[in-house]
Amino acid sequence: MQILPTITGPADVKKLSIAECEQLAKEVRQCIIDTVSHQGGHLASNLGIVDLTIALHRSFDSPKDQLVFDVGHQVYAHKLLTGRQGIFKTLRSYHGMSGFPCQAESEHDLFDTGHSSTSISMALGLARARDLKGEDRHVVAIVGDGALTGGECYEAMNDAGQGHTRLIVILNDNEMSISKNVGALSKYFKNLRASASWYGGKKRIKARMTKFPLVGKPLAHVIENVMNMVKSVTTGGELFEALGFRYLGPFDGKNIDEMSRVFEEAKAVEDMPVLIHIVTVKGDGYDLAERQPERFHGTAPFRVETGLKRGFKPSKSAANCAGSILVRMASEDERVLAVTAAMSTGTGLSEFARYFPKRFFDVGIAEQHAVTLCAGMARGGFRPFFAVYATFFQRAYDQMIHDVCLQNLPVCILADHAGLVGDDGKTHHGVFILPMCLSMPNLVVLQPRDSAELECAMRAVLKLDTPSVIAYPKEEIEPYASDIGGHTLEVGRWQVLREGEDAALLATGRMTKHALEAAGLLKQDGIQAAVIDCCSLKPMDTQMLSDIGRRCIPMMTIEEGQLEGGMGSEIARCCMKQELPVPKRMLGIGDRFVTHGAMPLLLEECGLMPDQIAMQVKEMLAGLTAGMDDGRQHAGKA
Ligand SMILES: Cc1ncc(C[n+]2csc(CCOP(=O)(O)OP(=O)(O)O)c2C)c(N)n1
Repeated sequence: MQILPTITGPADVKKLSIAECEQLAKEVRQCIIDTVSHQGGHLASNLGIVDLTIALHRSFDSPKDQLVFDVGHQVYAHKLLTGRQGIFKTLRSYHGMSGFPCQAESEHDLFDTGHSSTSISMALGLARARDLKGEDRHVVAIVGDGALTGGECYEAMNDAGQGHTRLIVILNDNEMSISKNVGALSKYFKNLRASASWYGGKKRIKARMTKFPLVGKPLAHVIENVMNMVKSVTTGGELFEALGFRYLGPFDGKNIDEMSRVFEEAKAVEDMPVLIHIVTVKGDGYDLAERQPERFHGTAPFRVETGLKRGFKPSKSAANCAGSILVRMASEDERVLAVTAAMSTGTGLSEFARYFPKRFFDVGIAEQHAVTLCAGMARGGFRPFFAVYATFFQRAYDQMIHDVCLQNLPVCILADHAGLVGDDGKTHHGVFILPMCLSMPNLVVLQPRDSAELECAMRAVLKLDTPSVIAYPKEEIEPYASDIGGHTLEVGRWQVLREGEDAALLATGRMTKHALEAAGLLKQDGIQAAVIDCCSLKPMDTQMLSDIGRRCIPMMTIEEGQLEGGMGSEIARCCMKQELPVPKRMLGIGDRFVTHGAMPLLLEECGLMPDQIAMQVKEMLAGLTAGMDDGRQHAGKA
């Protein structure tokens, strides 16, 4: 009989024997493999943490006890055990289940997360709130060894340790970030694992002892308990103990019984935080993922038998384009360096790392450090390019202002995954990149429309002595419109891709293509709309702006990002400064967080598809003719 369908919540997990829990673990793994193979998603991390999640729900009483998973990409088992089996098949689809913790889905999810290294701070905050209110509950942060390369974890531990706060941190150590984990601490964890030679020894002793009739089994149990106690007290963990934590471990992340016992031990510690070190295997239970954990960290839908992607069409992502361009630039200019924060493959830098290992730096999940490191490298005479998802670059807001822009250093941020990203949803959309960057003095901000213009942008910033940000989307950005506007990017100059006197569509990034398509639709109705590629967002092309303004062509701005503080707002400000008419409409994302789902659906929800843009132009012109346009902002169905 299948156990998983009988699990309606954590209370059902608590009723199971260890053997039944092991059976449940197999069924949960199978369900995750089946679902991710159809929906895509994070596979290897989720497979590795199944037994640990079952042990957590056996020992702790969620939602009374509070579980905080770091990043949140590994909560599929948690979702399956907390009443979400019915919607699991809709994983990551539009209006379906989120791939990350989601408060709207369940009382067992306390935060909506997707960014790394926040769990210990969040859990410490919950623990302090508990203590202030005199409540009695356990608070548990579950954090990976990759996430533990992020500095915020140490800020939180340093704080927790000084206050003797009752808190449990579980280190889920699978030796992997997305790629193999990096940094001195990853070596430290390796030593901790190696120092646990008792671990294999314990199993051997237990196996031998149990062969003796009558006394064998109880004796083995006693020896095991003694070894567990000794281990808690003596092995490794000095780093955590220096931070004021009690260190327990390492323990086998497959052994639900042992984990349950150590969790009980940790629950009894009242006067200090405890860190429990659990060793898990990324990809556990699916041979292909276990052998290639990086490839199966996050995956598109795939065939379980072969691991090959379903309906896969080979295409070059914008990240891979940027990576190849950087390799070419590095071979021509010895000053070019590449930096990643634990995302070398995702940001297209693997090729660079292979060709120029000495000029490539993976700093771990440490975006703040990466930016300031680049400041130092630039001051030292090099040209660092930090390739980072726009959403994770948000981490380094102050470092960018204070350490790079204020110093006016030639650091280039390759802001990948700018705009909407689809299935990963609200934690991952790179829609704040323009509002974040447009206000920074000294900074050049470019958002190319396609891969050809991306190359122009990257080469252009190498000639500058100032900081720069180049934003590009997740998907491929095949060159287009080169017959019209060419690809002669000049910083501070825009390109007219299509002439027209009835309306001017000012667009950026891949919205330029949507604007061109909208202009094509409008032409069928006899409306001639100009399309302008505003790749250079800072500095803007004030000359072209004044030209459009003086000809009294009604302007509409189109951007795939937040309207507040974005391109349209900035264009409006420039128009006001030059005493020109401001844009009549601004299309983009309203004051909200956009959900997850397939890209076309999200773009449609935001009113950014070509036919919707064309419709907005018609409404704008009709309003102008009737003399009643009120110049409102239009943010789709927001
Ligand atoms: C601030 C930030 N930077 C980068 C990422 C991308 N990212 C998601 S998971 C991950 C690796 C996490 O490794 P670990 O914590 O060990 O978890 P595992 O996947 O190995 O279980 C990274 C780098 C992120 N989510 N947040």
